Amino acid sequence: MKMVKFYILALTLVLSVASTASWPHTPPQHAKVYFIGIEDGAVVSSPVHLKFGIEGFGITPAGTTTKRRHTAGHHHLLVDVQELPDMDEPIPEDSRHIHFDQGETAAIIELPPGKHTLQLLLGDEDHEPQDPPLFSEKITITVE
Ligand SMILES: [Cu+2]
Repeated sequence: MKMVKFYILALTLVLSVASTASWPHTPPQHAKVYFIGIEDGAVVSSPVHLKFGIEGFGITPAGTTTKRRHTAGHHHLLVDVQELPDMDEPIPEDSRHIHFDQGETAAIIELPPGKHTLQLLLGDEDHEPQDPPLFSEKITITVE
């Protein structure tokens, strides 16, 4: 009987630790990424100057191996991407999924005239989204 009691106590302890601990790559609830200085519906000319904001989490280059990787990531710009990529896989790398591996927080991109959507998605040292993922509102801009 004593054994059983000990087991239950130990289990309770493990559960309480699990529920309060912050796991690696888990941004706090208030964390967010967003565009600075450009809003949904903006009319702009190409090249488009973009600034990427982040709050509640940090920026670190791709491939970071220190503890910093648990509390920071790097930006990805999704251009004309209809649906967010698989959150359990590395973010694709192509002309519509642009990685900012050096930890850049600004970009100048060429876009053809017309409507385009832009969205930010943060990724970890292996280019995978955090859990839960940090992504911005998707904005639509018109390039003149
Ligand atoms: Cu990346």
